[in-house]
Amino acid sequence: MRDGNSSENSIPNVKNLLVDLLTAIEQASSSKEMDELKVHYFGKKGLFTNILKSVGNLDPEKRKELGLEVNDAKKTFEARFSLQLNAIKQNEENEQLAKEWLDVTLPLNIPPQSSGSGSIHPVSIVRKELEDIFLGLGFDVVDGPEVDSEFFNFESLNIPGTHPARDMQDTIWTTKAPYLMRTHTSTNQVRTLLERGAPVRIVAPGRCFRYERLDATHEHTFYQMDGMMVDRKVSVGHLIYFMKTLLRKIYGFEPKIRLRPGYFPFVEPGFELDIWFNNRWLELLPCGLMHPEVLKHGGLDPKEWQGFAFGLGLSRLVMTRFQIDDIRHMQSGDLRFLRQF
Ligand code: FA5
Repeated sequence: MRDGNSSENSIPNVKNLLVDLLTAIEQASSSKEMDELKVHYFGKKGLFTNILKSVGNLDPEKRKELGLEVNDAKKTFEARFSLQLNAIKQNEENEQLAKEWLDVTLPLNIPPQSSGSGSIHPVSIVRKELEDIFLGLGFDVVDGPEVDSEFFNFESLNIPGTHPARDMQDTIWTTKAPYLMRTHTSTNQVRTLLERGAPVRIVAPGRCFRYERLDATHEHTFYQMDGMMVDRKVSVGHLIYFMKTLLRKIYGFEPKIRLRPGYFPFVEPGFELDIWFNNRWLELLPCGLMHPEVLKHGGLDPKEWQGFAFGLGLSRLVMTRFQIDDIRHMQSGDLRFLRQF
C-alpha cells in the first residue's frame, strides 16, 4: 500500500490511494480483512483521514478540491466495499454450512440389528393405524403448527385470559407474545372450521408441550390426536359410537373403559373416558359436544350446526397398546427400547 501523506502534491495521492484501496478490496477474502481495510484507510488514523487532517497548509481553493475528491473516493469505496463484503459473507456462510452439513446417508456407528435395518417408532405405528381408521370413517387428517397463537390454543376454545382453565395446562410460552408451544392439538378445531367450514370431519395428530412435573405417565413433550365432527345433527350418541369404534379397532377387542363427566370449557357436556391399565384408571380420551362459543369462533351458527370433539392421549394409547410401563422411554432415544418395534 502506498503512503497517503499529504503535501502540495497530495491531490494525485487521493487517486492513487483509491486505486490501492479498490485493489485491496478485490483481493480481500474475509470479513476480518475487510474491517482492517476500512480502518487502515478511513479509520481515525486512516490514510484518507490523514489527508483531510493535513489540508490546513493548502490554499482554500485546493483545500476544497481535495475535500471533494476525498468525498468522492469515499463514496466509490463504500459502494465497492459493501458489494465485496456481501460476497465474502455469503462465501463464509456457505463454507460454514458445508462444514456443518450432515450426510444422513452415511451409516451410523451403531451395531447392526439382526435385520440390519431401523424400525418405526411406536408412536408412528399407532398414529398411522389411527389415521387409517379415521380415513375409513370419512375423516380427513390435518396438521397444524406446534408454535401457535394464544387465540387458537385458548381464546378460540372459550378460554379467555382470565379463565382458571388456563391453569389446567401449564404452558410453555415463547418470548414472542402471543405465541406459545401448543398445549394440545385442539388448536386445530377453530383453525379447521375457519379454513374448511362445515360439515367437516377431521383428526389432527401431533406433538404437544407442557411445563409438567414428569412421571411414568406425564411427559413435557407428548402426542395427542384431536378429532372433530361438525354437521347439522350431531349428538352424544354419535360421539359414543365413534369413541367405541375407535377403541375396538385399535385394540382389536372392547377394552375396559369408564365414562364420567369431565370439564373442558370448549365442550358441553364434557366427558372423561378412562381406560383400565396396569391396575388403575388412566385418563385417555376426553371428549364432548362442541361448545356453541367454539362453533361461533369458527364462523358457524350454533343453531344450525353441532359437533363433537375429542382429544386422544396418543402417547398414552401407545403405552397401553404395547404395555410400555413408562412414557419417558418413548423419547429417550434408547436403542434397546426402540429395537423392540
Ligand atoms: C386436552 O388437552 C383437551 N384438549 C382434550 C379435549 C379435546 C377435550 C376435545 C374435549 C374435546 P387433557 O389436558 O386432559 O385435555 O389432555 C388430553 C389427554 O392427553 C389426556 O387424557 C392424556 O391422555 C394426554 N396427556 C395430557 N397431558 C399429558 C402429558 N403430560 N403426558 C402425556 N400425555 C398427556
